[in-house]
Amino acid sequence: MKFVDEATIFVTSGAGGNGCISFRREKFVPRGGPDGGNGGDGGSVYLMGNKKLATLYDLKLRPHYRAGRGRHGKGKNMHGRTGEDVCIQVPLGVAVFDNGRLIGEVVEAGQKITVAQGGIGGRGNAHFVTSTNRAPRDAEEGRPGDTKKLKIVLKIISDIGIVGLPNAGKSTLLKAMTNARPKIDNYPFTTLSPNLGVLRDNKKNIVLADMPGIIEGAHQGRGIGLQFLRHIERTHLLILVVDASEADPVGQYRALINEFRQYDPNLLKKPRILVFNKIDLLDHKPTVRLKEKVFFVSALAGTGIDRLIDYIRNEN
Ligand SMILES: Nc1nc2c(ncn2[C@@H]2O[C@H](COP(=O)(O)OP(=O)(O)OP(=O)(O)O)[C@@H](O)[C@H]2O)c(=O)[nH]1
Ligand SMILES: [Mg+2]
Repeated sequence: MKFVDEATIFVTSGAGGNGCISFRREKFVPRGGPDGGNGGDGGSVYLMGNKKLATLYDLKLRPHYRAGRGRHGKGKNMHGRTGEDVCIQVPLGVAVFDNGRLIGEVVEAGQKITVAQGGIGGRGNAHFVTSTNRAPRDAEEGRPGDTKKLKIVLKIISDIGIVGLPNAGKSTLLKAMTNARPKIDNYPFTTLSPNLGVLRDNKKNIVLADMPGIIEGAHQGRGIGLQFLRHIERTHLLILVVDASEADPVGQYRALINEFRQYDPNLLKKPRILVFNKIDLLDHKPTVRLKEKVFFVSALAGTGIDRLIDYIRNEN
């Protein structure tokens, strides 16, 4: 399935049904009282969190949603039926914008938010009977529904983001640490959209997200990695992966930090660790002096992975 993390949808709630003006007509009762029923409320449009979904692909395919209108009230005090609601299933981690303004977020399974409230049904004339007015001739019209154009943005919910230059071995690392089986290959941009993996623990499960590679100039739109950086906005630890078999791993690290700074300096406030990958290709461990916590691993051979996992479990 295609990974889609942005979609525009059009939602319309149902209008309320009109209240009814009616008077009882019965044999032998010359002047029956008012018996116009209320109109039903219009249906609303909701979003609901569904943890089985991972992308907004369905919304892209189907952008229009319309809830049912409330039925009009009728005589004999018959109230109109309520309009049918529409409940749109979305993945967890969705933010909803109306004209650029955040109107809600769905972060839990089963969580429901209203994005277009149905119009209230009008009251029928039976409702307006008073001691002085026993035969009211008024009823209300139902309130109209609401139409909105909404932007839906998905920010994957993960605890840890794995980021680095293309081909550094991020996906291989995800595979070594979790149950995930991402595509791995020896060319840049193998990963085109985030891969998720779960590190199981008897206390809790930790979700790791492996991101597409980030290249220099990414903050100006080069490459593909940056548009996905919002998926790590909510993580609480970043794993920066560099290819230790390349000429200047610390330079790779600096380039990454520089891209983050340009994109969103808040990313630099997150705790981060640095992973020197592919040490199987080296004769000896490089010496590095950085203030970050550094790990030397071979994601391919599995060297150093246990230590990394222990660290992550203790930090989470
Ligand atoms: N020798 C060695 N090769 C590795 C190691 N980790 C990854 N590789 C290889 O490096 C290449 C890139 O690995 P990926 O895991 O696809 O790298 P990536 O960072 O996810 O790449 P993109 O998604 O394209 O950014 C593959 O050929 C891997 O087999 C390692 O520890 N040692
Ligand atoms: Mg990859």
